[in-house]
Amino acid sequence: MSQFHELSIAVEKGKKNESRELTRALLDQGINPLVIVESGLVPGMAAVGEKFKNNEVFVPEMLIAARAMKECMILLEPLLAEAGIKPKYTAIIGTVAGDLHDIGKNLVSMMLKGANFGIVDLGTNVPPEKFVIAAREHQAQLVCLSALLTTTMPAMRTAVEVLRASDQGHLPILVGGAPISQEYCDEIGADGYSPDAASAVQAALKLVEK
Ligand code: B1M
Repeated sequence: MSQFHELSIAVEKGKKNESRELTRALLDQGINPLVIVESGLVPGMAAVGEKFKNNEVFVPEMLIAARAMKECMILLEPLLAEAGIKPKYTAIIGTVAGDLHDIGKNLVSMMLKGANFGIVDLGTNVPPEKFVIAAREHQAQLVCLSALLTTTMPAMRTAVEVLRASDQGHLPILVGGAPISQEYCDEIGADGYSPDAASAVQAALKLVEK
């Protein structure tokens, strides 16, 4: 088994110490940190995401895999920054105004990070203008909106309207959350919908690579 494959498996299984040591060993061999991200960490997160989608693993397994990846990124991030290597895409993410649920949003965030997106997380209860300001400031390629309450679905619609009316109107918008559907996405004029954190990665890539 290659060391990259070993690292992918360690991340998938959420073995944070093993993941960190394998990352360190690859760095000691002079392997480019970006190659470690792309050939070790990303496939590990993709594998756990696929299993989550198929109900083979659940939220806790996703969280421990993300924690293992985070442990590796502590070693890799300073080296990537030093080399001027930035994630290919930047996404702004937040839970819409009035809504305090963030567990699903955080999972989406972790999966996108695992796919090498740079994430600007605005947290919960985010007013629409804040998405616009962050998208402008970070020159984002994608805005991700999460809502968990039927009562905050209108806030998602407002966020889409405010973004569309702003100078960031061209930006793709991905939406999700338990009460959200493809129909609602179409109705409010968002660009993509994803039912879970794993498929959010494919949906996000589809939107930014359009
Ligand atoms: Co709240 N809550 N809650 N709650 N809460 C729900 C959502 C609810 C269904 C419970 C119920 O009544 N059965 C209900 C909503 C009913 C409705 O609107 N139809 C509800 C309610 C009513 C409320 C309050 C109003 C309760 C009250 O105070 N009377 C209140 C509202 C507060 C507010 O937001 N203003 C409230 C508060 C809370 C807590 C603070 C206690 C806590 C949140 C803690 C936190 O998030 N930090 C909480 C919790 C934990 C829940 C439940 C139990 C779990 C939600 C969760 O985290 N699920 C929930 C009931 C349930 O779902 N069983 C409930 C796990 C998470 C991984 O799933 O968030 O769906 P989910 O995310 C998924 C997908 O939806 C998707 O991917 C994720 C992973 O696969 N996804 C996206 C999410 N965002 C996405 C974005 C994307 C793509 C995919 O692209 C951008």
